[in-house]
Amino acid sequence: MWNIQIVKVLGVLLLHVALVTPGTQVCYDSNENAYSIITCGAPGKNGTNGIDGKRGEKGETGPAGPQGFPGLQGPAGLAGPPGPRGEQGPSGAKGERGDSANSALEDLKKKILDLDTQIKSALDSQNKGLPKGRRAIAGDKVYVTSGAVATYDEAITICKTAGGQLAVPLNSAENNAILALRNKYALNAVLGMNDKQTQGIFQYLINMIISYQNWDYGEPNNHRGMNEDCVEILSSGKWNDYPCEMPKVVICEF
Ligand SMILES: [Ca+2]
Ligand SMILES: [Ca+2]
Repeated sequence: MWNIQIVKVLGVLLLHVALVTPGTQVCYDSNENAYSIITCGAPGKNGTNGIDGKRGEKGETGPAGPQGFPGLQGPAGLAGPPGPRGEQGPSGAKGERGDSANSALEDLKKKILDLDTQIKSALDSQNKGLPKGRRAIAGDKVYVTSGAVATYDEAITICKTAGGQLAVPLNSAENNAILALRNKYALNAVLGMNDKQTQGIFQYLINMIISYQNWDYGEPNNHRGMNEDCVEILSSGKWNDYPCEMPKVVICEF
């Protein structure tokens, strides 16, 4: 085995010495599995550029840049806790001598007189434009009557025409004011309510069930099966239901 290899090498060396001339070269021909003498050609041209390599790893962080310009002022912060109490200041200058007790009393009297004038003036303006007749006041309501009598429907029209409405007491003060006028004539007066829609359920003219009520004992009762759907105020101030067609004193409220 070794002998064969040595012979091959020696053969190549001899071939090289004998045949290799400038311009030729001994090369191993893989197709022939042997060495042969070939003519060397001119060097080939450079090949085209290869494709781009993979992206390299991230570099290290660079040094800090120069300081930037100051930003805009931010919004005001929350109020802090209250500070400690300050020291007491110096005393003020001495005040002028006050009015005497008598002078204060005179002032008070004047104020009461002024108030009285204001109230009278307010009442006068409230009565402006009201029809003539006897009057009574409760709260901001004024009740007026001429003592004339009428049926319920007529009474409603009379008061409406006068710019008011048939009197209806919403509390005991108003009931007393209406009673005062009723007693001037010693005749029962009609009130602005009825139970025409549902028997026993009395409503105001605006179809609202009445709140304040002041019925006489046993009333309302549709007495003896009569159609008592309207309400009158008695001399006691109590109420009774009666037939609407019966004439009663008309009292209007404004
Ligand atoms: Ca009735
Ligand atoms: Ca009755």
